[in-house]
Amino acid sequence: MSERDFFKEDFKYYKKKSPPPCFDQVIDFDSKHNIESTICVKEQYLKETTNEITKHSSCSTCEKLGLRNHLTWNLYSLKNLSGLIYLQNPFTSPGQQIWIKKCLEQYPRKPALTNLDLHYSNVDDIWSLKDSSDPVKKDYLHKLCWATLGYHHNWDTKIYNSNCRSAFPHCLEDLSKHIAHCLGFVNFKPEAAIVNYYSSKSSLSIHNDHSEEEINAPIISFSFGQTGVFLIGTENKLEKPSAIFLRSGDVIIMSGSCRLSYHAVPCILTENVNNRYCDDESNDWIEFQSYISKARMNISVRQVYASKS
Ligand SMILES: O=C(O)CCC(=O)C(=O)O
Ligand SMILES: [Mn+2]
Repeated sequence: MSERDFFKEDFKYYKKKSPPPCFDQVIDFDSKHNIESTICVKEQYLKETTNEITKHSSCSTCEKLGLRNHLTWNLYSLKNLSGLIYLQNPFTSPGQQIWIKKCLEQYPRKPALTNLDLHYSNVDDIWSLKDSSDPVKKDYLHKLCWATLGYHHNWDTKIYNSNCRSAFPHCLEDLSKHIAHCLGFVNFKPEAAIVNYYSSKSSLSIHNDHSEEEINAPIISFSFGQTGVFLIGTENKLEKPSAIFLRSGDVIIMSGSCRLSYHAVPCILTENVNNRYCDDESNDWIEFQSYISKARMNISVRQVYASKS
């Protein structure tokens, strides 16, 4: 008899639209619902580290990157899954706006690769093309599913090719390095990122990220826009996962024994998440807000190769 696949059962349960799933079992760090299965690891990661940065009460790097001071960050782990770190929205409201704009205006632009390159030639500046009079070009933004930065992830072979690489965005490198440093991952080197764009109907199937050669380095994963249900299990693909709401600004770090854990995003909710990033109603921001009110974006930043010491 084949073994029961608890992960797949949960994935299908949360993915199903009709009847809609019940979210009672989902860990919600905002409302503190179901947090009995979690532990606060702020002391462990921010205070006990020997890392010099964390000792200062003002942090100009946090300020520059649109982050609240690292001493105010809330950090949790799951009791049954060490190595998974949940960092509750460390961004300031204007900081989130900056990163959301980068995800839409800048990261899908050349030299990044996107899923649209597979079907159309010379697609660039997808964000501006939403105002195009050409109905095909106008629709690119809604067809955008992913962009790859730095070393480009090959979706077919799941192998990085050291020759298939473009520059990694400096700001994203600084953001990822600073968060890693504050949490004690002092040698983290951001080399590749996948930016995922989810509509309210999208999901991300069950997988683990094993293409990177350096699996001792963490993956740092940023969520913006609408809320996702994140399922995280273990290295055993069949094991029952924990479910966590990831809201705009939340950061997940998969490190240590969780680095190769199976995970998935079965569904995207549409909640009112304005409180996380809505400080102004400038014309410029309204278009981004309109996109983000129906969509979720995730940037997962990876180190691909071992650091040469
Ligand atoms: O969207 C997420 O939260 C997860 C993304 C992810 O797992 C990936 O890109 O490999
Ligand atoms: Mn992944």
